[in-house]
Amino acid sequence: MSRIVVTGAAGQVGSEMVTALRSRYGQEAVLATDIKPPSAVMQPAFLLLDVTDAAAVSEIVREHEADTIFHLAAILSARGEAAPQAAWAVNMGGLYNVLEVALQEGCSVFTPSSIAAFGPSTPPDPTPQDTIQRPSTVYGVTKVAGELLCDYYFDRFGVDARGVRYPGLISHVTLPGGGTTDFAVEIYYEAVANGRYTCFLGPETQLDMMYMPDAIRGSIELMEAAPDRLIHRNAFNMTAMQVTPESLAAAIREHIPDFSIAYDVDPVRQGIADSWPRRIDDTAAREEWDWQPEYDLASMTEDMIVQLRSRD
Ligand code: NAD
Ligand code: AKB
Repeated sequence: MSRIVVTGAAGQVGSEMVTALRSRYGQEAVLATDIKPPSAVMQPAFLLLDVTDAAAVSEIVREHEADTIFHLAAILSARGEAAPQAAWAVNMGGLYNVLEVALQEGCSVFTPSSIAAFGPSTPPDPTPQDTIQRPSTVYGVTKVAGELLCDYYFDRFGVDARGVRYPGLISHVTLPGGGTTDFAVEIYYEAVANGRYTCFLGPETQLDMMYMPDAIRGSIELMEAAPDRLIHRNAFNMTAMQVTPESLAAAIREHIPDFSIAYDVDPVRQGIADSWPRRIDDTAAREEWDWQPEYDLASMTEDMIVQLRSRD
């Protein structure tokens, strides 16, 4: 990895991935792209790019002389249910365009799947690495198809396409972009700003989560892992903790004792959350590329609150 193009760079993951990649590989080596205009931190190496435009994807990758593409552009679960056709067009069309240019230009590809690639018939606790995948959202359908397409491009053409199944990601740099796990970020922002939060999922809804620094470091470690150790290569289960709205609230009360949580359940997002695992088994990632999270619920909560307070 030495010259990198990042798609979806203005998003929750991309905004922190670009910073991490630039500090490791150099400012000019990492070209950030997104369909949205850049934030200041992306300059100078930022270009507008719609990943559904195959010619534009190809031109940008060629002109940057990239050897690696971090493909992060996507439409997430809740937004996808509001616009399923757009979710299919961006998530599948974008990935296809990226894999095709990777094949033509000899690039490696990192692209994340999600716990959304599982569905109601998947064993929920623990969810094995290799198991039933029949998701009930269009986002999940694109994630399963994307996992298979990455495997196909590797098996058939030798494209080095790697990826993980991220759980819900918690961060303080860029707000999440329309997912079901967004509550786990919003709760911290609201706790620091107002001391209370109204959650759109029920109190005991358990999901896998991870703090963004672990997600970024783990993703780069996977791309740097020795290829002969990778049995799966793509779609690794990856987790750091399991949380519920109640356990998040309890962790926040260690720092903000008066914090209160109320519930106003959104049936669409509750239905999506109920179809996802309660706990995924990430043994394959731990064995094949030494994945190990650094943050648990307590240490993540402490850092989130310090970081958000320091912005006020
Ligand atoms: P996000 O919604 O915050 O960011 C996605 C970015 O893609 C946005 O900046 C958006 O402008 C851009 N985008 C949308 N359509 C585009 C198009 N046609 N062309 C170019 N860019 C376009 O999402 P994120 O959280 O940063 O997710 C990044 C990746 O990680 C996605 O593949 C997502 O499925 C995956 N993931 C994220 C989470 C999470 O909790 N954030 C969990 C599991 C998987
Ligand atoms: C979402 O909730 O859609 C994402 C994800 C888990 O893929 N955060």
